[in-house]
Amino acid sequence: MNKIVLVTGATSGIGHACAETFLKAGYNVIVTARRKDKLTELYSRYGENCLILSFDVCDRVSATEAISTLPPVWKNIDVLINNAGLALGLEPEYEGDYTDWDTMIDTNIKGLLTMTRLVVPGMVERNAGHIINIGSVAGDAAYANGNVYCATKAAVKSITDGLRIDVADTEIRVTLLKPGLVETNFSNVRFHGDCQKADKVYQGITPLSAQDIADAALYAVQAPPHVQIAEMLILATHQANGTVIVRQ
Ligand code: NDP
Ligand code: 8X3
Repeated sequence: MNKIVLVTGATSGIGHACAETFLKAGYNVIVTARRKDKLTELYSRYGENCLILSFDVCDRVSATEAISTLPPVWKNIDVLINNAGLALGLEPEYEGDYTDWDTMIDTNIKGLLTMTRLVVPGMVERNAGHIINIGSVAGDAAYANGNVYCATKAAVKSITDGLRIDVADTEIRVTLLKPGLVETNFSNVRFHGDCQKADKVYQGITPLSAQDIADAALYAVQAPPHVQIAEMLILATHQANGTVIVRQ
C-alpha cells in the first residue's frame, strides 16, 4: 500500500504543486479545498490514487465529518500538509478590515489547528507520521502593513514548534516550511482580485514557484527516518527577508 498524504488547499498554488508532486512520486493523496469542481477538474485523472474531499478548514463540523468518514483504506494518513491559507488586505493595522482579520485567523491558525487535532492522534496511535506546516517568512518578522497576516504565520511557527515538542517521544516528524515570494494566486486573493496590484508583487524579481516549495516538502518527507527537517526558510535569490527585496 502506498503512503497516504493529505493536502489542504490543493486547488491552487503550493497545495496543488504538493499534491501533484506526491502523486507523481507514488504516494496516494487526499486532496482537499473548498472548491469541489476545481478539485475534480485537477485530479480526476489520477483515478484511485487520489481521493477528493471538499470542505472548508474553518468549518470544524465539516472537517471532522470529512475525516471521520474517510474510507478505511484512506484512514491511516502518513503525511499531513497543512497548506490552506491566505492573506487578505495590506494596510495599516489601525485601518484593517475586521472580516479580513477573522478570515485569516480562522483559516491560517484555527483551520490548521483543527486539521492537526483531527489527523495527528492517528499518527500517535501508529507511532508514525509527518506533519508539514506552511508558514512564511512573514512569520519571522512583521513587515509594513502585513500586521495580522504576519501574526498568523508567527502563530504557525509557535504551533509547529509546540507540536514538535509534544511528539518528540514518537517517530513522528514535524516540519515548518517558510517560503518568501511565491508566484501563485496568493496576491490576487490578498488584493481581492485586483490583478494589477497582484502582478506588481512579482515584478523585477524572479519569484519562487509553487513547485520549489513542493520539492522542499518531498525532500523533508523522503529524508531518512532519523532526520527531522524542523524548519526551512526558502527565499528567492534576490529576497533577503520579509522586507528586503532587490528588484531589477
Ligand atoms: P493560493 O491562493 O494559490 O492557494 C490557496 C489554497 O488554499 C487554495 O487551494 C484554496 O482553495 C485554499 N483555501 C483557502 N481558504 C481555505 C479554506 N477556508 N478551507 C480550505 N481551503 C482553503 O495561495 P498559495 O498557494 O500561495 O498559499 C498556500 C499557503 O502558502 C498559504 O498558507 C500561504 O499563506 C502560504 N504562503 C504563500 C506564499 C506566497 O508568496 N504565495 C509565501 C509564504 C507562504 P479553495 O479556494 O478551493 O478553498
Ligand atoms: C507570503 C509571503 O512576503 O508576501 O507569506 O508575506 S509574503
